Amino acid sequence: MRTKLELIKGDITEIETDAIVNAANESLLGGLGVDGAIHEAAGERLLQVCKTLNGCKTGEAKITKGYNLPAKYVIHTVGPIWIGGELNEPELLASCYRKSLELAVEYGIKSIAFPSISTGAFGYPIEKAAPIALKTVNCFIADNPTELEKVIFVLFSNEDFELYQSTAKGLEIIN
Ligand code: AR6
Repeated sequence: MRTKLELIKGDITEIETDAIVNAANESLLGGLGVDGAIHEAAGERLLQVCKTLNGCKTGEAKITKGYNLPAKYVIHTVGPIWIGGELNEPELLASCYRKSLELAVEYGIKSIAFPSISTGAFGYPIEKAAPIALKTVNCFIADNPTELEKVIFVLFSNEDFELYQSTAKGLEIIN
């Protein structure tokens, strides 16, 4: 069966997928936003393990367990800081989604939830980031139709949820 793509409004720390994706920074040592919420919900053991990972480059992804989270795994990826769009930000953002999905497949993960990477503290304009996020995930699903059962985008605000929904409809990714 082809992978399902869903968009929901919610808090990613409460999602019961095999993996959730963290929008981290290169240190992997926690921060604010979704990163702070994930560390808070996962507990101290997540930070202890993250300290052993030697950080993560922008556009790359690393995996840990989910500890106290309902999700079994956390895939930590580092989105680009928006500088103006001329410094490879679109390619790096697409790479975050692709590398996270590749890691998920490698670990036999069947369901995965993404936040809107880079569109908070890292300042990526969400109307530019949403089509990249949606197209990259949709392409991966088309190329690997049986690897994953479900990919969910978890948007934190009504506004972000509506923007992702209208973008996905415009791209004919959802009905
Ligand atoms: N569930 C889902 N989405 C959330 C949640 C949540 N619990 N909390 C926030 N968001 P950001 P970035 C949304 O700033 O832009 C951190 O300090 C939020 O509304 O979390 O990639 C890291 O350590 C926004 O739409 O991540 C890095 O230093 C989206 O998640 C830096 O921020 C991303 O916002 C990364 O910045």
